[in-house]
Amino acid sequence: MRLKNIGVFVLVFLIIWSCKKDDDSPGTIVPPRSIIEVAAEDDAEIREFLSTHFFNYEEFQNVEEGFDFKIRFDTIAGDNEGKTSILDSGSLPGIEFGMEKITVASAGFGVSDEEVAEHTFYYLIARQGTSENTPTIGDNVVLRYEGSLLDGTLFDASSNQPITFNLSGVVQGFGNGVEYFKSGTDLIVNGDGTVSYSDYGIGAIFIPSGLAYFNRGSGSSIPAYAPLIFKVDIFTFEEDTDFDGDGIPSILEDIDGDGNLNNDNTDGDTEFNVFLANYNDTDDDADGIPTREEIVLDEEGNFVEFKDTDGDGTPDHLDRDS
Ligand SMILES: [Ca+2]
Ligand SMILES: [Ca+2]
Ligand SMILES: [Ca+2]
Ligand SMILES: [Ca+2]
Repeated sequence: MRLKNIGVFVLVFLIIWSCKKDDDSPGTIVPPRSIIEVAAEDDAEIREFLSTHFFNYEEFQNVEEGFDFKIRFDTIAGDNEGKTSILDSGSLPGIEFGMEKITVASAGFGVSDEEVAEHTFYYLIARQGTSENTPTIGDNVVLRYEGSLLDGTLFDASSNQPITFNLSGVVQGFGNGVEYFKSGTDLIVNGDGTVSYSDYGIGAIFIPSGLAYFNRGSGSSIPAYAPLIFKVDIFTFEEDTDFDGDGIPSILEDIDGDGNLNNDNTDGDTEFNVFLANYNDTDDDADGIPTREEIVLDEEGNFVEFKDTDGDGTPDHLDRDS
């Protein structure tokens, strides 16, 4: 009887609480907005920023002794009236190639309206690195970054020492952007054992919220639906990173080839309370045989090719019956 009363009390409390949610008090849960609408708004906000701001391009063009190679943004106004906007600076190569567009479904944020929207991200290259290749979305990259909102509020930054990120383990738009940067080539070991790099790539990435935190925001510093700016220094990267060490370079574990490694999980039906995408799973098909033993590796353990023993078009490491 008492338990039942408690049950009624809890129910009443929940009803009162959920009625209160309709007002705008802190902690209000608002249904997620349409990703199509938000994508268009975010793009307009980013383009507004890019057309009303400039970066210190002159310092990058005529490098003087003591320049710290840091990007600085400022408004085109007053003494800076004559500056060229970021949008017109010629330093957004994506614009020349028709922009970089990425399709995102609202379902990726747990939103059930089944909307899909094309998102544009913009990347500014202040200095192109000198490496031969650029990293892929599967690679480990050694970098430094600084994240801010469009109004300049800094929400996160790495310390001055380089850190390593796997591009599939960070905010999607960040990884998509870094793929366009070349890194440095020279590693300098300093007297105190620390390392530094020369000729590395320097730039910034401007991403809509649909390629970041969308309706969730992050912590107290990133509100919902906030476009983000990341300034980045790309020092070096591990080519063909094999994140899970199963013998297959991560980029080859993008089964549907959409540039997103987090949505390929062959044995998802066997995984409860976990989600190990193939690039992070050492037995991709959960048949008990490690992936490493179901592919062809050379003597040094480098990937050579996939096997398809029963010739059904599905490679052995993704095929439970071979
Ligand atoms: Ca792998
Ligand atoms: Ca994929
Ligand atoms: Ca898996
Ligand atoms: Ca297997």
